[in-house]
Amino acid sequence: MRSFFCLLFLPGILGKENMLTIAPNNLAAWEGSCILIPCKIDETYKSVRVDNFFLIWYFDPKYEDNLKDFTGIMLYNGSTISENNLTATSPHFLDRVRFVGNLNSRNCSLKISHLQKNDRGTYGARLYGFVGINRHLDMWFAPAAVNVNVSPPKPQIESRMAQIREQWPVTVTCWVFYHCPDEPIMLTFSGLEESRMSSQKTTNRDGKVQTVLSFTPTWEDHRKTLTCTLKSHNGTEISQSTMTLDVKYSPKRVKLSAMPGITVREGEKLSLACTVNSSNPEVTYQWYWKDMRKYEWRSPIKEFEPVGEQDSGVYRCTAENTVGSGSSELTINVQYPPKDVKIDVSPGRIKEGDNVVLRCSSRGNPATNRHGWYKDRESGIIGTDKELHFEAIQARDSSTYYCIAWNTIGNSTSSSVTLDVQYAPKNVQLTLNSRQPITEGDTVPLNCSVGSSNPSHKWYNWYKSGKRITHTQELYTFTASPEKVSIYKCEVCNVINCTASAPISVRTLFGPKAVKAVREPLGLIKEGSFVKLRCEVREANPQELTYIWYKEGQHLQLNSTVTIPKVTPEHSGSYYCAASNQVGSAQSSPVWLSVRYGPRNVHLLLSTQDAIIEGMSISLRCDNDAFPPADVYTWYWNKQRLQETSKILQLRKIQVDQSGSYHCKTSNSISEQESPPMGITVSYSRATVLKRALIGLGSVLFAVFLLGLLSHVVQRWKKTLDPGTGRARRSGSFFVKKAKGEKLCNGNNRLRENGADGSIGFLNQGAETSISYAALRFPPSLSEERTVYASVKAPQPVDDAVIYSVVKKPQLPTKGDTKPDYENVVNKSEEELHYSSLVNLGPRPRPTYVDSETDSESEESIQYASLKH
Ligand SMILES: *[C@@H]1O[C@H](CO)[C@@H](O)[C@H](O)[C@H]1NC(C)=O
Ligand SMILES: *[C@@H]1O[C@H](CO)[C@@H](O)[C@H](O)[C@H]1NC(C)=O
Ligand SMILES: *[C@@H]1O[C@H](CO)[C@@H](O)[C@H](O)[C@H]1NC(C)=O
Ligand SMILES: *[C@@H]1O[C@H](CO)[C@@H](O)[C@H](O)[C@H]1NC(C)=O
Ligand SMILES: *[C@@H]1O[C@H](CO)[C@@H](O)[C@H](O)[C@H]1NC(C)=O
Ligand SMILES: *[C@@H]1O[C@H](CO)[C@@H](O)[C@H](O)[C@H]1NC(C)=O
Ligand SMILES: *[C@@H]1O[C@H](CO)[C@@H](O)[C@H](O)[C@H]1NC(C)=O
Ligand SMILES: *[C@@H]1O[C@H](CO)[C@@H](O)[C@H](O)[C@H]1NC(C)=O
Ligand SMILES: CC(=O)N[C@H]1CO[C@H](CO)[C@@H](O)[C@@H]1O
Repeated sequence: MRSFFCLLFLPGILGKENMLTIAPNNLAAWEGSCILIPCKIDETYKSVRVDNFFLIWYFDPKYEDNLKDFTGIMLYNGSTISENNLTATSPHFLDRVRFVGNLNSRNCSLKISHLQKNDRGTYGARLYGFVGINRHLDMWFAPAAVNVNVSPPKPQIESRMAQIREQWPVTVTCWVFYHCPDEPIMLTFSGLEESRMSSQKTTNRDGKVQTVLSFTPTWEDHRKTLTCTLKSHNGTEISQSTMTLDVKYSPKRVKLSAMPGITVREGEKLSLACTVNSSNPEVTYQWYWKDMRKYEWRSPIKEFEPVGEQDSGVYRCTAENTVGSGSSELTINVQYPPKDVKIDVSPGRIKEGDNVVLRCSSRGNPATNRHGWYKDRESGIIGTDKELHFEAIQARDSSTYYCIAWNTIGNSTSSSVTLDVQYAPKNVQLTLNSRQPITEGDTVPLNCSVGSSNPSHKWYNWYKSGKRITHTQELYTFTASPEKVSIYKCEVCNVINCTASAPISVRTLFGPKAVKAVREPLGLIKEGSFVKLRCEVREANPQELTYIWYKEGQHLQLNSTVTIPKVTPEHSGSYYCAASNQVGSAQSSPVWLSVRYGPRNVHLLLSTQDAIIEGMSISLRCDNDAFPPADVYTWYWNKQRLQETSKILQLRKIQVDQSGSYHCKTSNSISEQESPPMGITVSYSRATVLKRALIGLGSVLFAVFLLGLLSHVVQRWKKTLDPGTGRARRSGSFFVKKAKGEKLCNGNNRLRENGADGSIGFLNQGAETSISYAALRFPPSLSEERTVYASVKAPQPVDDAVIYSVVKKPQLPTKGDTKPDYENVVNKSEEELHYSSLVNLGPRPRPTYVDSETDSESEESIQYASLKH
């Protein structure tokens, strides 16, 4: 080889254009193979055509300086013009060297067959040529190094790709240097499926034989061995090379699996494993849980211990390498018994009668499939639906409820709910706790009681006869007012509603109200008219009333109406009535009855009680009783009319001859009346006249009263013998006799029609045969100093001939039980005056006057006296 390089730099070669080219000029081969040294002659040389070449091939050429040419083992000597082309003059190369070129076509290649080990060495080509027009000879040389190996070389397998990756097409080349196209060798790949091998192509260029295999690797080609086999031209395998495929591929068969399974019970252990069947290069793991969020979890195993309800969901694991990734999903179902069992109540506030629904809500996996409803303190199940319905809930449904929910895993009990059914007050009763009957002024307690109420806060409304009253308490106490019937009702309310009690009637008894005395007719009443007095009562309960009429405070009559067919002056007075029932009584205000009448009781009154002595001045008064008062007076002396027209007749410095009988006549708008005459005697001596007069008067009066008494006693005896009366008689009774002999003390008859004012005096009319009696009554305010006059009421209209007498009280009252004495003055027709004193028999406790009560009472109030001489 060293010689080969020396040859390259031989002088004369360098710096000259070499017409010879051997390329490649470093050739390798192995024993037994052949070699073709490729040689070429350029067409032109310095733009000059060269022809008539001479070419000599040498093995192991050496430059002989002395010869200025090369020497060596000549392998070929030929020229374009000579027909004697020489080859292989050396026996070593005999028959093994062949010139395969053609000088005419400038091809100067040489082939050596059946190479032997010692064929190794330098080969050189020497060219001679005639250049240019002058055809001067020029020479060129080109060497070639040939190496002959003992054994054939292994082919080279290579791929130009940096990495083999699945699905990416790849080219693998297997090559070997070889320089003998005449005996072609073969390079073939094996190791993949036949079909994929058919694509290989073998080329031979510039001494290099190569086979190219193109294929698309799959992940399964990883680690497969590609073999390139070199076969000689006769088909004998002479060497081979192998290559192991390193196919990069994405993870294959990524699988997410769960232990013990995808359906687990809460609390158990769950293990998720992400497995990859194969991958190149190795993978890393990425987890996505449920919401597909990435987790920093790089292990292929994920464990849940214990697993919870929240762990249900879709899981994904991804295995990833540089080539790609693969993933797998799994849905985990964590089962659990019902949870969050609770009861919803609708509506929130429950009133009696409402439609109420209790809903048992829960969540479970699998879903709740069975429900049970229970009521507190009741053992049995009361409902099996999800909802418990109360169509119209009642107060008794108030209780505590709970539900139980089941699924295939287990059960769970809700917390309790308490239903509080609200309702309006119940059993509202109104009671009256009072003794019966109720009378006006009683305290009446009404009690409005309530059975029950929910909510318990309540208030009360009260109604009286349909009208609301301002009272809001449970008890209502009032004072019974005069109303016959009042209807009370109470109402108890709470926020739900009001409930009213049954009405209760309160009947109140009360006494008469607005008692009024009514007189008919109104206005002035004339004597003799018809008069009616009515007692009116507006209201009373009970209405059965008792009436009492009073006249001047005295009991008059037991009837609501007083009828006076013919009114007399004695009926005059103030009347009132009283009405009463079992509860009470009331009286009216008085009504006045004033009867108009003509003068009555016309009599004369003398101004002195002393004896009239000559020269005295006296006056006479024409006293009378009239309504309206009398206003016309006429005076008479011995029936002769006098001048005087006033009520009082003045007699100044009277003379004896003015003695005589005086009387007066008076009238008002009703009638006229005349007084009885009064005898006036004017004496000379007062003492004598008085003594004679006393004796005379005493005798006469004694006789008169003796007669009267006798007659009276006889009559009383007759009466006493009458069994019907049964009255006890009183001896020594004093009666004043009246002229007409009316039945004064006749049985039950009322004394004097309408009673009489208290009066002193008697009626005496000597001309009459029958005797009338009158009772004497003293007015309460009887003055002892004065003479008191009274009209004596007679049962019949007063006669003209009534005689009046004066009973006079003595100046000094006597002691003891003897009441004041009275002087009895007889009228003038009696010639003799007789004096007597009246002595009370048995003092009476009460003032003695006549009232208009019953007979018995009037009899009791009569004062009797005996006449004492
Ligand atoms: C083929 O050639 C080789 C040498 O290259 C030789 O050893 C072999 O015997 C030959 N085989 C056949 C069948 O010709
Ligand atoms: C010798 O070489 C010449 C030129 O190449 C050729 O034409 C001729 O046929 C050759 N003769 C023999 C005997 O090979
Ligand atoms: C010369 O001839 C040989 C044999 O015929 C051939 O193989 C070779 O390719 C030729 N060379 C050139 C440069 O033509
Ligand atoms: C990959 O899958 C094949 C075929 O299914 C199997 O034989 C092999 O054991 C698996 N390899 C791994 C690591 O799972
Ligand atoms: C509810 O489940 C428990 C076990 O978790 C069981 O003992 C009980 O009997 C069940 N109750 C009902 C009402 O089924
Ligand atoms: C009212 O009536 C109720 C029921 O009858 C009773 O319980 C209560 O004591 C009464 N109240 C009064 C103050 O009487
Ligand atoms: C209250 O009660 C009365 C009588 O029962 C009834 O008519 C009325 O509708 C009730 N009101 C309410 C709000 O329930
Ligand atoms: C009361 O008066 C009425 C009519 O005025 C009469 O019918 C009745 O008898 C009277 N009763 C008495 C007790 O006088
Ligand atoms: C060196 C050598 O032997 N060259 C010969 C080649 O052939 C020609 C004739 O054909 C001879 O003249 C040379 O001497």
